[in-house]
Amino acid sequence: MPRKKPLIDLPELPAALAFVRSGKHFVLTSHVNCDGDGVAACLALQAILRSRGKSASVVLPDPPNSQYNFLEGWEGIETASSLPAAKTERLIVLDCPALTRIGKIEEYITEGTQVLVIDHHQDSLPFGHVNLITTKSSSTSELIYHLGMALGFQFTPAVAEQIYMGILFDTGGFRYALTTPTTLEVGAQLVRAGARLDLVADRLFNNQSLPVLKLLGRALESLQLYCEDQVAIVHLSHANLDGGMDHIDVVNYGLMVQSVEVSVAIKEDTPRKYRISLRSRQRVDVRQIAAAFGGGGHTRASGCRLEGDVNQVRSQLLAEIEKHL
Ligand SMILES: [Mn+2]
Repeated sequence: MPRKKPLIDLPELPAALAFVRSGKHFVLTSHVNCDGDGVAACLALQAILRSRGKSASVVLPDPPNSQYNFLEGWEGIETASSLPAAKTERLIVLDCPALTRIGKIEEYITEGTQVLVIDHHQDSLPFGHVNLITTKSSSTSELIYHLGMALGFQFTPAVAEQIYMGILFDTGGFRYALTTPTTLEVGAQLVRAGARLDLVADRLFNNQSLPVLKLLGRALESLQLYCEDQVAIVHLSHANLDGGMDHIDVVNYGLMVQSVEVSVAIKEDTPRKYRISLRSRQRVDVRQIAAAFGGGGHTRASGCRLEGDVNQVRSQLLAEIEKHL
């Protein structure tokens, strides 16, 4: 049978394929506070590697959100905190823009460790020996689809579902601008391979407890508009986050307000230490705003960290955002 033409042209792919083909034992990981794309990409790549007779373990810096527990392979995910650091000959870092973001997994790297990076962030650093980094892909999970195809992998319903969930997570259900025609084509192929699109969407987007939903209500009460109603800011206190609010992408709610161009969520991770999420509708490159505070991400979605008094943090952010409006 003639080989199908790939859906995407990735000049970086052959080196990544060689990396995967020549190794025998792999450890797969992602960034701290691993998100849906990272978890899904790790699990799908694990299945692909195992189908080729290789050993592959998924070891994350910290425990992932149990929201993804319907994915096959979930029970096998290990966390670095529960393991003695082991030497690894081949480490694959997925959906992670910098080596500084893999937390305890850094201890797995010794002089002999070969590292492959697979990522789609704009500001991703090529910190691997081999780097499959491209912004042409909606998500790292989409990249794993292309990698699997190039390896001749027969997509099972379970792996199709993993990848489909990762794509759905990063594209907000095929809605964000990083969704490309290829993303939609990949989505169609995954549904053909058996991904249950209704189930995945339901697990991903309708998966809150009543107390968390009520907390969201209270968090939204704190939402305020600035800069002639073009900026929305919501603040989640440490107590709110502890109650389970962390699993709701509260920042997206600000963009539901018609006039808002930039939406910000200030999340107090630990007292006086904040994780900032930034989203924009159309004009503003929030990656630049995040970068001003040492963070990064994508044009429409990015993040950074700040410390101190919440009012001060809010003013700092507003001063930077104003420059971009
Ligand atoms: Mn991603």
